[in-house]
Amino acid sequence: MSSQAQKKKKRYFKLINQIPRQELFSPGHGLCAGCTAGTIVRHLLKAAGPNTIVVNATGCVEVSTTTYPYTSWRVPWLHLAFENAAAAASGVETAIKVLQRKGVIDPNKKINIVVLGGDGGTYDIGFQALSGMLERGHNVMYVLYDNEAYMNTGIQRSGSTPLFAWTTTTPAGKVWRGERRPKKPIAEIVAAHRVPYVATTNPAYPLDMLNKFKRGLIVEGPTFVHVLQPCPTGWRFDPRYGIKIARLATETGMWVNWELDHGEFDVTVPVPRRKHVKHYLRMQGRFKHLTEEEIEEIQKWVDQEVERINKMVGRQVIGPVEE
Ligand SMILES: Cc1ncc(C[n+]2csc(CCOP(=O)(O)OP(=O)(O)O)c2C)c(N)n1
Repeated sequence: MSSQAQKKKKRYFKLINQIPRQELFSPGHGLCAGCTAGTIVRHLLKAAGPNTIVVNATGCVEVSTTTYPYTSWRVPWLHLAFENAAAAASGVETAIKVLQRKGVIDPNKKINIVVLGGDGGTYDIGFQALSGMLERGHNVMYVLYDNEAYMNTGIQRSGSTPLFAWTTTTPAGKVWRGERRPKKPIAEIVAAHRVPYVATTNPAYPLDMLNKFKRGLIVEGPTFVHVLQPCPTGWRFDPRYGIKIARLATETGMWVNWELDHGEFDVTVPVPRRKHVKHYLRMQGRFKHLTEEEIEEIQKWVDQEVERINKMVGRQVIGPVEE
């Protein structure tokens, strides 16, 4: 399929007013004020619709939406341990397949199976189950909401914590300067499993995010959507700035919204003029200890990543730093 034809096919929502109005994630949950995980899950369920089963690994979203005897979920929902969300979703998918084959469930009914996991539950603890699910080829969409630390238990670092970020286990002082390593490239590690669809997105671009959720559900086989999720509590910013920070992540090149659809790689939110990373970093208390040199080190790392991405696309989709 030509890339033009494919692009036409995968843009399911072109205007904000095409986003379904039905709310399947109900208000009144206990997520922190300004938590962008709520925005992500709300839109995820809008894209998925009512015929959806959510398998949720332990984490902020799980504990904040299911405080006994209440629930925010208007779709069937399972809570799983950290380690096995993807394994349990594989079982759900297989069971449905068998029930459809035996005629117990309408074989023509499309049932979406979605795993929702945080970065701790995906990069680190649940990775084995995720890799197995990808290898076996289950028809499941895995959504990773990435707040770059184990937030629910008090801001411990994960394999996703970015370079120099403060967390309670990567303190910032004279010796330690926050996290010592850059983020693990989880979406690329998933892509290395040769699954049909992998995407990265960000709640500051709702249409991009919804289109990727929809695409991930329509494509047959295991799919993976990695969503940046600014966290006011762990990243130390005023709750009103979550979406602004999410947008700055993309505008600075700290985060790139891309997709790999049946082998075709593209950046879906091009950034012709890039902002300096300081605009992103200076808005967050977790980076407030950084020196000018450390900020420049992060800038250099982002420049290299941007160059690599531009090479993969084959043209300059992300431009040079202009301010
Ligand atoms: C095997 C195991 N270790 C530790 C815990 C405790 N625990 C519950 S939630 C959580 C943090 C989850 O982090 P993440 O997956 O990044 O999601 P977030 O809380 O940030 O949404 C931890 C460590 C657990 N439930 N199971």
